[in-house]
Amino acid sequence: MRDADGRVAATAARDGRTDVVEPDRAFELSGYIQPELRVAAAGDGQVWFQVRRARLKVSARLALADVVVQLDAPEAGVTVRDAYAVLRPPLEGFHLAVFAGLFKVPFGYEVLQSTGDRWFPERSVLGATLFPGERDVGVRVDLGLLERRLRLQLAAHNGFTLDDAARPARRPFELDTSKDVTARLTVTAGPLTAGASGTWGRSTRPAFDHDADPMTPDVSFDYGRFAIGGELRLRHAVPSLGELDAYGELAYARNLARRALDQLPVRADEALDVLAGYVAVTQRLGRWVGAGARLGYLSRERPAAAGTDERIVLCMLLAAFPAEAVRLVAAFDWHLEDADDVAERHEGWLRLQVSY
Ligand SMILES: [Ca+2]
Repeated sequence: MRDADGRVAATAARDGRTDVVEPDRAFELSGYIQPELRVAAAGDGQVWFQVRRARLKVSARLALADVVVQLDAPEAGVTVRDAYAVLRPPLEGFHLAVFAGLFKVPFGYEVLQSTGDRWFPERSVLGATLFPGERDVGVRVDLGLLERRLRLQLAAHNGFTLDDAARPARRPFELDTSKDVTARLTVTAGPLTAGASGTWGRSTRPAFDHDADPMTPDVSFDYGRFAIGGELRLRHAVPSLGELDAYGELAYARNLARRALDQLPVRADEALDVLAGYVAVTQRLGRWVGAGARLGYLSRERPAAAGTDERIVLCMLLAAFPAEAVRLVAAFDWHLEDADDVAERHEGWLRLQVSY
């Protein structure tokens, strides 16, 4: 009802009609909450309850634009997740949207996929490593042709995502004149969508306290960073079962593992390469349940240890849909990499999601 009212009002305003008495401004509230029971095999084993996410999204629909602010309010504290205006000029034959503010960086499928839609409790090692927090501040243009079967997304942004480990240290340096540029092109043909993404930028290595940690340089320097990636997705309605959703990505990156401080280069000519990818499958098994599996891979260089950090993570899940807008997921991450502490890295979730 709320959605319908908002869209009627916005459409009427776009068409220049005055015979509709709806206001030309409509507010929508939406979001979801994710309380969960977490299990980690670290140490002697840890079990705890937490609210992983509690999202409140406010959208104001105006004649040619929407304004969106999304907050996350778990027990750890409130953070802003989205804050943007999006202009939608009414054009014939193609779809154009121009974003300005804090929004998702358009790199690959998983970064842009809504957490509310994703059955897997967390993103794979690819998204979590290259774009932790998924969002940055800047401008973004989305162009869709042929009823959006061909889509181009192009963004210029500061260069640090919301959960970038070096975000506080990057803040003064990423005000430099070189903004990161990220682009994604996708083509949809029937049940298949294929895409390619790239991101490029220059950054300055912050000078951390050299006296506190002799491993960190006490001078700052400029360095380049980039990532390129490809994605493929297949959706198919399996008779008598429901939707099959199979998708995967592969990305190669340099100096772009934002998740960890030790992935900032130590020398100007250093190249810390990352190879990351995953394949994921989810299948509805009728009205009430579903199942999914995802195999993720990450290889990144670790200069301090003079080696590579390799992760192979198999996530398996069972999902139940007891009511409209309610999803219950039991999931487990098995770490399969060849490491001494591999058993300690296993972790599990029993997560409820209720959307509104
Ligand atoms: Ca920069």
